Amino acid sequence: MDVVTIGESMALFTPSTSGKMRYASTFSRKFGGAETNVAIGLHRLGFQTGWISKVGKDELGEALVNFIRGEGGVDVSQVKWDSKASTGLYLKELRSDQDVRVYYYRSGSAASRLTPEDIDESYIAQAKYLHITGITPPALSQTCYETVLHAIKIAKKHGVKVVFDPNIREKLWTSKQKARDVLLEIASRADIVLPGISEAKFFFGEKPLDEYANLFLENGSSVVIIKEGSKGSHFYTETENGFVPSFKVEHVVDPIGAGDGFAAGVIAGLLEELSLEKAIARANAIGAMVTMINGDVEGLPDQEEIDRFIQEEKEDVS
Ligand code: KDG
Repeated sequence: MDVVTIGESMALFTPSTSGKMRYASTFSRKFGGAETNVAIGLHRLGFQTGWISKVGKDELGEALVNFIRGEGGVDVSQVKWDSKASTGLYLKELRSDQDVRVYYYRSGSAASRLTPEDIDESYIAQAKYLHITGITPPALSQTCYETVLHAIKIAKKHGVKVVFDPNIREKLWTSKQKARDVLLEIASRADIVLPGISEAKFFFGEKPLDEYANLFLENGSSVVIIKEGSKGSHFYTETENGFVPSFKVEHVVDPIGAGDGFAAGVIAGLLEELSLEKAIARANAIGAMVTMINGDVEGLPDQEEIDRFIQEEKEDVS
């Protein structure tokens, strides 16, 4: 196993029409979840990935697990079924390409009932990377928080590197201060952190970029990649730093999932022992490609599609 991840995935309902959702009467059913988006992205690049979670013993749970196992190609042997709670839902409202809103129906969901006992130590121990996001701890529940801390402890014990994407979802937190405290604590235990620039600002207030990076490095991480959306990404370690520009996307259809595509690209690069610059260049391409298609995972490319995209971009520039 190359990468193991833990978190909630949900059935996603997207209206067939854009604009206010109150006027929508037909929806398409898709699936989304930051952690499985990453696992699927990595699988499309040829890596072995596994997902630890809980889903409701219901029709949407069956469909979700089938999708992630089938289309996603992710190992779901560690997914538990919960007959006392439902699979979470989320709805995506595309008011315009600049204004995408999400509405969660996941309080008390099966995944929010994950506990440390749901984790098999040997499953994490045999992976190279553990991927965690800030959506799970404890935005979903206190036991999810304990589960994530437990998973990180196992990873550390077995030399599995931890990648942390803060993925701050303010709707899921009771207070900003709590989000700051908990997520920085988790970041301090992660080897690689992937904050967006607005997340760095959320943690540390308005500061120059280099200062954000130093604060994350001092907090305990050894690689810090700060994403600046359509501009590009900045990377920092103790010994090097740099900036890798993004690819231009003429028409963004749906930006949700781009950060997960980016994370998949970074982790793939780390697994292949590429330079950070090369890893981020591919990650930027994946992030851009995800925004061109409606859905959180539908735009995740395989290597051939990435090569073609990069080649076309080069031809456009020259
Ligand atoms: O990063 C994309 C995710 O936000 C989306 O797939 C749904 O996991 C999700 C969430 O909690 O918002």
